[in-house]
Amino acid sequence: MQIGIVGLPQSGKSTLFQTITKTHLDPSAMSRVETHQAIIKVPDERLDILTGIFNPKKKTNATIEVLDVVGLQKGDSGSTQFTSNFLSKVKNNDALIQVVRLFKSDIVPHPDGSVNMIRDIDSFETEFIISDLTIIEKRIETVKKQVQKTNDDKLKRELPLLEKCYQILQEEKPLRDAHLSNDEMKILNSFQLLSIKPMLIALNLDESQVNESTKYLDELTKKKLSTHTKALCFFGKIEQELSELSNKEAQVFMNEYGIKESALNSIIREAYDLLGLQSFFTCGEQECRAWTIKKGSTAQDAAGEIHTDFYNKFIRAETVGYDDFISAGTFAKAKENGTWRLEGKEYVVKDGDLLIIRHG
Ligand SMILES: Nc1nc2c(ncn2[C@@H]2O[C@H](COP(=O)(O)OP(=O)(O)OP(=O)(O)O)[C@@H](O)[C@H]2O)c(=O)[nH]1
Ligand SMILES: [Mg+2]
Repeated sequence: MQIGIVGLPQSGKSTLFQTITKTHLDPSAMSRVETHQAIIKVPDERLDILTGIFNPKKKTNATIEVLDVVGLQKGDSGSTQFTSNFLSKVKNNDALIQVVRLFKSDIVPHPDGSVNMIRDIDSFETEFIISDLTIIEKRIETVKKQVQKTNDDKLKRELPLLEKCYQILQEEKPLRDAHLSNDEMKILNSFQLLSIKPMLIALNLDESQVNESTKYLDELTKKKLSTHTKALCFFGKIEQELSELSNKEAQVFMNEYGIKESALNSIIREAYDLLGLQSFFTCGEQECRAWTIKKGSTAQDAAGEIHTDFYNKFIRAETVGYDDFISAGTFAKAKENGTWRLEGKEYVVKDGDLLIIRHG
């Protein structure tokens, strides 16, 4: 999974990036020239507990790739514009985190002169919609010409979908709200559309604003977030400082500031929810490992996540739910008490399942 951090200049993108990836960017490298990339380990208490039980040689967390995406320019008219570099970076992102600035600072001026959450979110959304409209308009033109020439059935089927998207964008709505089917999403996949991507709005607050987080989130909910959009608060500057401490020390300070959950944890939880993801585990003497799959995936899909060969040569899965395993303590005990099962390829994997894949 790949997630891109986007947002207006000076909103706190690089601060958030450094906090959740526990990296440290050189201040000169923080300028908006280069996109930074890092892999984060998805924290999972269940994996830690399983590792304690199995005592394997290796523990492997699920991972997410995070990008600090550069390339938003302010045009002469004051409008924002996406550069081709920006578009090429976000096109592969599964979801976007939009950082919206709520902290006030005279040292770091807001590009529009003042802090205004709704204005910033709307202006970003408008840019997404305009960018998508241009792409869809061009595609409709191309497809119409091609259909006239070739009478191609596939292209003929694409046209109503493009027109449906055009209509929605014309109404100034993002494509996230279009309720597209998986097949329709597949067709649109290669077009670098932006307003179609699931979006996590991350409000960047100062430590003095900890008590105001509910107020801002309520204000956003009232505005009615579009489908496939979620919102959360984080405390950029203070959390970046705390990310340099050990987890235990950081927790003490977070309690003192009244910060309930770290940016890393809340972002991962919301992103999993937004993208409909869940985890399963493979555990043994060699390795305990967490994997990420879509909710509703089958045992065969899970096998494919581990290795394509396992998908093709899938025979069956041995499985036990996380809670059942913890109360049993070992695979043998789980077998004895009947919670350990053999399942076929159609079995729908549940969050936290421990799986052993048998393959040819
Ligand atoms: N007071 C305060 N300052 C912050 C906070 N978050 C970020 N900053 C400061 O704001 C400035 C910009 O933060 P960055 O994280 O570089 O913002 P950015 O969105 O990556 O900026 P560009 O890449 O230049 O668009 C830095 O000087 C940060 O230290 C915050 O929560 N409170
Ligand atoms: Mg930056």
